[in-house]
Amino acid sequence: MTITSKLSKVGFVAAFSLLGMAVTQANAATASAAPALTAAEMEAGKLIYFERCAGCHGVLRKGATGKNLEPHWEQVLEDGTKLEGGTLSLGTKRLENIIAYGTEGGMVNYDDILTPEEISLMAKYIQNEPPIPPEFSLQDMKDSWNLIVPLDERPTKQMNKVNLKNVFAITLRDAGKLALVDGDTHKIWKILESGYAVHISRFSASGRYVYTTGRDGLTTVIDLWPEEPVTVATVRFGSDMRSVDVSKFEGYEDKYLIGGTYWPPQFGIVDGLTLEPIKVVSTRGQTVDGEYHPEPRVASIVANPKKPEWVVSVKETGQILLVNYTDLDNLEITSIASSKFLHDGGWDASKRYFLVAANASNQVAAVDTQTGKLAAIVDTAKIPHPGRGANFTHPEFGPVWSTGHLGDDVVSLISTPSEEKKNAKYKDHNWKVVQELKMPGAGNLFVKTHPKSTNFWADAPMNPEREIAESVYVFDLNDLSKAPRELNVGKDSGLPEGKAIRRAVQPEYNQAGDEVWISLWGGKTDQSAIVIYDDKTLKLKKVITNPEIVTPTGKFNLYNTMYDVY
Ligand code: DHE
Repeated sequence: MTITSKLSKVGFVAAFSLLGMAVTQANAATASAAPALTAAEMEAGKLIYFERCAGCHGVLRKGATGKNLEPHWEQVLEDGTKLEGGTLSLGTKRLENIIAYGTEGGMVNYDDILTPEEISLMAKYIQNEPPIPPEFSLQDMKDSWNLIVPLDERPTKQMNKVNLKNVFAITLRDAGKLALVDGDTHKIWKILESGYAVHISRFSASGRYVYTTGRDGLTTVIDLWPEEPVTVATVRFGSDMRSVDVSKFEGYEDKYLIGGTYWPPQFGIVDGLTLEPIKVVSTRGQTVDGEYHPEPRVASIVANPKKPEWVVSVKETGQILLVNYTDLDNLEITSIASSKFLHDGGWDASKRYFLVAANASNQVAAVDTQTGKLAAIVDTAKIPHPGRGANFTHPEFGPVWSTGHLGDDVVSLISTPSEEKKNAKYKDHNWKVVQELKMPGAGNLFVKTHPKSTNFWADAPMNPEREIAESVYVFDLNDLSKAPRELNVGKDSGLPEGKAIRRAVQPEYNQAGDEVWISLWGGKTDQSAIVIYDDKTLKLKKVITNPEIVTPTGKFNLYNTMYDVY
């Protein structure tokens, strides 16, 4: 059902009077019914909200993956029916319970993360009007830019003997650091400071530089050519950020970097070697339903290897932008209307089509980058979450791209078109879910396979059951009717069982495609590990653990990330 949403009157007025101004203080609680908070409580609530809630609910609390959390909202359905609700109507007690214990709708419990006092504070905080953070201009980006090692002071050849193509960049989330691990020797090469709650890494098209981005908008570029990796520049794209990618097209290798922010809703383009800011483009505008949205956040960004363009998914509007970077002064952007709440996605096997989850719409949108047009919108099971997805040739249906689901116990296989003659017979299946692989429960975040492998790996870190969340599931591509094999990463790590669940997250292949690396993501004070399996035998090969391995999550193999091997 299509729902058109209306901004609550209070939110509307607040948004329009304040957007564009550098307002740092909390708004006054305009709704008199909202529980009063002191300025210190408001500040504490703001910080917790940014750290724990904004990713799913949005800074302005209009909802995306998570529900709308405005004090009062109204929605008008297609048939004219008016719905209203809001945190004020739920009240403090009910909100405390939701925050502490979660909901069946997918909200996770916070009783093991926040104290009872913090839960109570948040229940009150979200009944007050959301404070609007300051904007972030090109000049702000320029002011934040720090060129640590200028170009003429960088080495002119690789000064170390590390096989760079098999290096893994590993997010140490809560430490705000990035571990670079030698994939050949399994040794930690270097651990470097990064942004707050560091999120993802990408590599320059030449394979020399690593770009990593923190949730606070701080992006760093690390040079892999010196004897030891060195951070050579940093820049801030905004105050809340999730994605970056490089310019990959021939002639543009290492030239530009694009960064997409959640707040302010925009993307910036910087020099790929120095991070000097060049341009900022706002993503505020109309949703695919024709409503103005003040906070359309930039979700996934991928670089097209076949064209000088980035594919930028704008979450709340459902617009997929093809940003051509050949002329930044006269920037050409093709805006493709798809489905709302775009999140993560990746290429099909041919790298002509980009598929992205519209997660809260339970759909996957596909763009044909050859024609610059929408290819399809595919209905799927609940809350698709592909990471970049995984491609393989299905014995019965030909080329498929796959996604797991946060909200359902299946992996969906979607048939993708192919220009190869031998695949013509699969045409009728294209853009349909041709099979759902059964998982032991919901809560999947990432799936992975490799062209040289006959295995398909899926995790389930958000499942509430310890055994499922601490395990990964391996399907045999030669016989997809078989149940997946469970590998209990928690047990295999040899680490003592922690009080909190240690989540087994994000399978990632090495360059050769014969090892799979899994993060065992414990609490900030627990010992975590990277657990490596032999892909053929599924036997444990190595556990990398060390007090510096704090909350490891995403792992990015240089070769596979650079060439989009998944
Ligand atoms: Fe991510 C990718 C957003 C929470 C690990 N995550 C992405 C992308 C987006 C996104 C938009 C796609 C980037 C791209 O390809 O350009 N992530 C968000 C959120 O909004 C969310 C739900 C909440 C938040 O507040 O940030 C969120 N993400 C998480 C985590 O809690 C994870 C599991 C652990 C962590 O390190 O934070 C996590 N996200 C990842 C990883 C990828 C990712 C590992 C890259 C997957 C890949 O294979 O490319």
